[in-house]
Amino acid sequence: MTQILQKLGMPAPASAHAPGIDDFIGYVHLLMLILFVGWLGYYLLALVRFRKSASPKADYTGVKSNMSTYLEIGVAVVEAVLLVGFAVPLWARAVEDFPVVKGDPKTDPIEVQIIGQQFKWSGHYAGPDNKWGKQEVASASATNPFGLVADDAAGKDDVVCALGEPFKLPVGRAVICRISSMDVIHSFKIPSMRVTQDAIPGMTIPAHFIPTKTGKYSITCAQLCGSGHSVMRGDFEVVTAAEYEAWYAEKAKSGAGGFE
Ligand SMILES: [Cu+2]
Repeated sequence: MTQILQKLGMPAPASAHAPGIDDFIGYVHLLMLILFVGWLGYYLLALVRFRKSASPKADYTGVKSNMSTYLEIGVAVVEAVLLVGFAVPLWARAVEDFPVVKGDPKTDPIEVQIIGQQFKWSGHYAGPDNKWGKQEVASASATNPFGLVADDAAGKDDVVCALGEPFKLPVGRAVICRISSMDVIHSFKIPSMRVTQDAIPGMTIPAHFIPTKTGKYSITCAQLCGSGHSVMRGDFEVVTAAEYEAWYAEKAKSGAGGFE
């Protein structure tokens, strides 16, 4: 199913859960295609068969065959299979597989705070000390979207990639994005990872995935959020663990997340 979707323009899947989502999307579209072709065929048949010249008088007897009932039951059964066999297990796995933070920086999931603002995405990591810098609403500004307090010791090594600056993630390790918004409702979408989560002001909502392929990937906004919505994009790169560690250590040196 994944190959067919790629031929139709879907980006290649790059996360552990992506093939399951692709199968589900594919089968739903297949059902819709069958229904579309079936209804169109029936419509054309009705136009020809019940044309005025062939049926000058209305027939009050109606249809005797039970075919339409069987077809309806068939469609309902397929829809039930899609819901119970695909959608529910996918959601259950997303909930059950939520990565656990055990306190070991080498194997723990990578946690990134993500914030959307008109019209950029920003990312924030705790830094090598594994402690988030102090954040407060009063310090937040257009260029300091996470509201990092400049003189906080825990924040000195925080890694911030603000306003669309690309960030990096290691391949094969779980990622938890804690997503919020600074202004209006946005939606954090990584098409290649098959991840979409609304970013809502006043809320922090987690989304998780495991990148399975190195490469450069785009983040887009999937919620109409203003005049710059179409250009609200960000980039990140999935790299090897060694490349990630080197980049992380280097970024951590810029101090206070690079903000004043
Ligand atoms: Cu947006």
